[in-house]
Amino acid sequence: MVVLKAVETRFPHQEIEKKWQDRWEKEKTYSVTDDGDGENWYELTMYPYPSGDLHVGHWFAMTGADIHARFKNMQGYNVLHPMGFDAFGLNAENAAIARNIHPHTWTMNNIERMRNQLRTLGPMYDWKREVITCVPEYYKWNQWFFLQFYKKGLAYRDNAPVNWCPSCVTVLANEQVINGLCERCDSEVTHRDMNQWFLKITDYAEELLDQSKIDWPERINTMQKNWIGKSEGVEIEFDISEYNLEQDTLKTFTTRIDTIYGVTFVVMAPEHPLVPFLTTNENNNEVEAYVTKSRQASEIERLSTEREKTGVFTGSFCINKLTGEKVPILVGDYVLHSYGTGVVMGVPAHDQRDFEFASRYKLPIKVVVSPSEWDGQPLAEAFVGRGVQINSGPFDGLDNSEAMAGIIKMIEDRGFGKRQINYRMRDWLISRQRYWGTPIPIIYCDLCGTVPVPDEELPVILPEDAEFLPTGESPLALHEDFVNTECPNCKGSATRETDTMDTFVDSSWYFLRYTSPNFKDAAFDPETVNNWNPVDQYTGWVEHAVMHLLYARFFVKAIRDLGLISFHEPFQRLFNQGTIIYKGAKMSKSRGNVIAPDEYVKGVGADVVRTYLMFIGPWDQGGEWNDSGINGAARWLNRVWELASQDKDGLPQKGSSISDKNLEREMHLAIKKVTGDLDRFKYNTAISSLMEYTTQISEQHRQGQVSVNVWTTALDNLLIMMSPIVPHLTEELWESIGNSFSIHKQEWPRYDSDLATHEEITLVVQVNGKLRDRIQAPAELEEEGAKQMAFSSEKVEGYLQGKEIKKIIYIKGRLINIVTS
Ligand code: ANZ
Ligand code: ZN
Repeated sequence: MVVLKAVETRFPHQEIEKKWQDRWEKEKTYSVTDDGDGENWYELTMYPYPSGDLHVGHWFAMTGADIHARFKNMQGYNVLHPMGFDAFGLNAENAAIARNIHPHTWTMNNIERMRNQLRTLGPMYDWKREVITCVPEYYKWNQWFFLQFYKKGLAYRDNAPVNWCPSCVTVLANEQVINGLCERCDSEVTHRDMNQWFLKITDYAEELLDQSKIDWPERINTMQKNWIGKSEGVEIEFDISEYNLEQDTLKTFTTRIDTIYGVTFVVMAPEHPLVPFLTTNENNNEVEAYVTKSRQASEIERLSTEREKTGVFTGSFCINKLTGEKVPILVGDYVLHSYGTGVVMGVPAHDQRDFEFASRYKLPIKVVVSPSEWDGQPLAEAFVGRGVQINSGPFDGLDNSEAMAGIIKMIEDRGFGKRQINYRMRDWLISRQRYWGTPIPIIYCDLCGTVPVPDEELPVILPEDAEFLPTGESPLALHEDFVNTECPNCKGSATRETDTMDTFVDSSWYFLRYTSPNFKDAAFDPETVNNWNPVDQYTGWVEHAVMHLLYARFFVKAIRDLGLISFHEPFQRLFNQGTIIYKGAKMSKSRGNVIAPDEYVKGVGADVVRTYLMFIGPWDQGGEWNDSGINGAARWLNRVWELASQDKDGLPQKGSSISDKNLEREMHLAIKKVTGDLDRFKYNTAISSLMEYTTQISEQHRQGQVSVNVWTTALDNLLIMMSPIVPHLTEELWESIGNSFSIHKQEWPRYDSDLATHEEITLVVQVNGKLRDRIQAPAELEEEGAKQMAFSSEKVEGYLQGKEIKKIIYIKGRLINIVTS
């Protein structure tokens, strides 16, 4: 790719960048200590997958985070802004397989490459704190956490139907299934029953719903809330005792117990264990065929409102204990096995899915909550609104919400139901039948059962010489040396668990590791972890709303309950940057429309690229990458380069007080604006203010009336305020105008609020040369604004009525004269 270079950078950017990157490294400018000057501030950005080259989308994310970290540092905080690599997982593994390289080699080579690319950006990372998740020193602690969770009952193994991607040949978490397709490869997801390891995130559902302690974007909070999906209702039993099974009731969950008198059938999920027992011989073939077929559909499809509601009759009936009515039991795949009790009481008059189902199978539709103007005619669709109870025995005539409380009480008193809270969120399935991940540290012994690997034997090393091509079985299962081991308990022969962990385990606590990345005795140094955490400001992709961001919250709460940390949330504040669009689509590797920043860095320099990316649009929105847009950024930096090389000796020692006052005011205004903007990630508007301010400084120099001290301070502050965005060039200019290393260690300038206001003047308004009004107006007011103010003056109005305006004379800062016919 060729860089469009309509505008050349007029400073030797390659030389400057190299010079300062080397110097920062040599002087350890960005080395962070736990007890550095100032209050600690933890600024974290999501670490990348080492999937190959960095593209401009990464740079967009990382530049914005780096600017904020630098800004906070100059505001006096002791800032930790670390970087690392999310190195395990399917992404890296699939890429390695496609190239026929070992995932370890592939990953480590990429890390080397990406680290070098990141360096060219000039960020303030302290590389001593780098965290790479695929090394034993890191994943050892994944295993250790897993075992602590296991001992507390937070990790468990269960045979469960799981999402299976036939192309990636592995299990997927619910979150990784998008509209029934695999998130990674878009293959149709199927289902399988397998023994799998789960983490009990559902134990924390209620606490995860509490978002009062975090300052996150509303849309992320909403997505998490919906994902957890709390629903309050009633669990109520229907009588099936006539069939003499182990259970004599069928439990259902409903959020509309007020409709209990309107139940005309009951539907079970095809997977429900009682289905075979409740199916009569006569109906057996049909039910079996139906169950087999529905197992192929995904949960999402099954819940879709578009889909036809199908089902079959089991041949059995159950009794509504409240009414004594006998209703048929059906099997239907719009009922999910994994939600509630896996059984739904069918109320076709008041639930649309039930309505469609009943219409299709000619089941009765009984209205029990009356719409306000209902004439008793059959409904055209379910009535889901509020109304008055009818056909509801003792509850007739009550408002349905009132009836609800009475019905619950009656059911609870009679002992066949109770209030119940359900969550949509399932436990986190962490087993992966793939190679490139953390081995799950469990041993199976015929005598002792499931035995955790003792702490002193951690880490369980991922063997490098495994056959890692995916087959559907865990690759580790084929590695005999790995599988066969000794039982830690009875010393007899035993086998190892061969599944590896979901990569999201790694990213659930990496931010804790950064605070003591080389600590040997634990996952983190308990002394320092509380000094930095929770993360003060996290920035990253909105795509992680429900997986990473929810898992990390769960992990922190679980680790807190192990007594290891004293905070409750991982990330205090969260900010999501937008996306870079290129050729009409989001820039991403899978779309093949990525731009490699390297060429641009070589051509115009990292500072220009950083500036351009931050100027492309509001950071939380992003914008369209466009080669010629980069020229605007280059032009500005050229101007600053020339400005700083101006000869200031020509300026007077004692300048004109008006010029001094004007420039000082501009400076305070700029400080105020830029400080506020950087604080709130409004980088594009900060840059335009800095551009305007550049013009003011240069104009004052040209006029030559300003005193040398005022001008020099104005220039210093320009460079200081630019430095988080433009780290190399400002460092160079800082030195060249005679200041001492380093600009990045300067204090952020403060503004005087009295000075940071636009000066007001008294604008004289004349009509045909005669004074008619005086108006307070900003000194910089342009003609258009002055006209508007003059025309809206009541005093002036009368003199203009019925007259034609011939001419307007405006003298900026003094008067406006309206000449009429
Ligand atoms: C009877 C009823 C009558 C219902 C009515 C709704 C309206 P949320 O809010 O999402 O919790 N349901 C229960 N378990 C289900 C399952 N495993 N699969 C599919 N649907 C299930 O939804 C709860 C409602 O969804 C429950 O209330 C139940 O239908 C259905 F006028 O019960 B309802
Ligand atoms: Zn044993």
